[in-house]
Amino acid sequence: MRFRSLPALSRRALSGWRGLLARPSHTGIVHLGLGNFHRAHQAVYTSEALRAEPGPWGILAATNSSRRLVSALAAQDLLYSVAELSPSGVHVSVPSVHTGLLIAAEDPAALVAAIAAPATRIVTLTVTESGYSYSPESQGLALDSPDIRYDLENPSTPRTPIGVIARGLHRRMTAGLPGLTVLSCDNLVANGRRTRRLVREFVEAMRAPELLQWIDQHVTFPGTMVDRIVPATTDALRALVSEKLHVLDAVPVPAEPFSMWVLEDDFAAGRPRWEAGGAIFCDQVGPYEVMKLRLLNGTHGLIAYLGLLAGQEFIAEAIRVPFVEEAARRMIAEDLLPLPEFPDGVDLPSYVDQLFERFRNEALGHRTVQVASDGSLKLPQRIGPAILDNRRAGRMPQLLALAIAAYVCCVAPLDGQLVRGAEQIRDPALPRLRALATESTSIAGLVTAVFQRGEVFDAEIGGDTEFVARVAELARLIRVHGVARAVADTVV
Ligand code: CS2
Repeated sequence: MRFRSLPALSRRALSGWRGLLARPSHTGIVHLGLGNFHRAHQAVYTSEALRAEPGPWGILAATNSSRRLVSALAAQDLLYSVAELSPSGVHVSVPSVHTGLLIAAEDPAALVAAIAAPATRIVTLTVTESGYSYSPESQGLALDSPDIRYDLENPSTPRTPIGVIARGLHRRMTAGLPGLTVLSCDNLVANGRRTRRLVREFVEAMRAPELLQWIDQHVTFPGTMVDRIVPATTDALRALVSEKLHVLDAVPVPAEPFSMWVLEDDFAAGRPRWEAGGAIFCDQVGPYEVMKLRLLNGTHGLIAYLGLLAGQEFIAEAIRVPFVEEAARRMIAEDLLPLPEFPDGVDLPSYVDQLFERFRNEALGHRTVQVASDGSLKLPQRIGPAILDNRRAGRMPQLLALAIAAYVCCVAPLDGQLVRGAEQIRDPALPRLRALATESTSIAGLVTAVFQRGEVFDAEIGGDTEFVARVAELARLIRVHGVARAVADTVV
């Protein structure tokens, strides 16, 4: 409690640092999604870029609805700290790149206006898998979802990121302003192309062919691969940061030391010198994205679900359970490698070694439940394509099947008895999956119903009866004999 006597974080409280704090001259970037990931990734690169080369790249960031976060940042001159946590210590920095904040749900018109402001050159997004209004059935925009329908009917108060972007671009075109860049920084397959497609489908549904043409000519959607493990903020972190900085920060962000950002260099109206912070620009981001989504995120999911079933609260603890580590290593070696394409200049064995070192970072406090959340949206991105690659090559990907079995056992156990920690998992599919669990009389029946109804995976995977049967059998083993036995059964 002695921290309470410290001054709050502000430019003034850090006056000794002033030379080091970036000072963007104007707002050039409008960002959707003010979560921890944005604040420990893009904001840090932008801060480095501005230190290397001043420019109009201040960020006006919108949270969907977190008034608490906006008030806390506003009380701190929009500053916050990023604490890099590793077993060898803590390193605290203060990126200072935000020039304004908005609450999208409360003031959507202001957000649309910000995108349509003459000085805006880039719109960035970290809205997670669930923010894109993507429909796995149509593999395009969820035109039937209530929010997209609302956005089509209410031009001035859009609720979805795709609706906000489309309305903002419309205003820019009508005002005769130049185009800009829309940059997705989320873990989606082909995130740039996908965002472009979703925005175009929204505009088609608006029946605005001139806007469609304008977007094709003036707006770019580069692909990106983003990577940094960023847990949620805790009180322990607040105390640690306050001790280090001698000021109180109500909203610090924890992060691992590792950070990577690979982008296609296709910007319609300029960009910050993000390479000054270590960003890599290249023509084809696809191979990096596949490597990261499959090897890091895919394996992360397996570790989280097996870890929860084995009673582990943290990823670093889960990976220390011998059968979890074995499953993760075998998933990479047997089911995920070889990748369809390798990124130039990446040494895969070292990348994989480094991955395990990152997962083992116990200073980070990364919770299994955080990675386990939203599995119905994450798994199709992270392991869906690898399942198809394996099946097309005539293989049964045992560990990918196990990941899905473990997911179902975690989120919708047949008897309704959730393992400790699993009650904190958030996932939009939970009500449907739990209703199916109540109706099912066997775990195999439940797994089959999940696939048949296309709850998580599309028809190509759901229609693969041999694969579905294998997932069902592994889920049965987890239920009857426990998760260690199910892992042992994947050795063929
Ligand atoms: C994690 C990711 O929560 C999750 O699902 O797999 O957030 C992961 O930590 C990042 O993608 C790492 O770049």
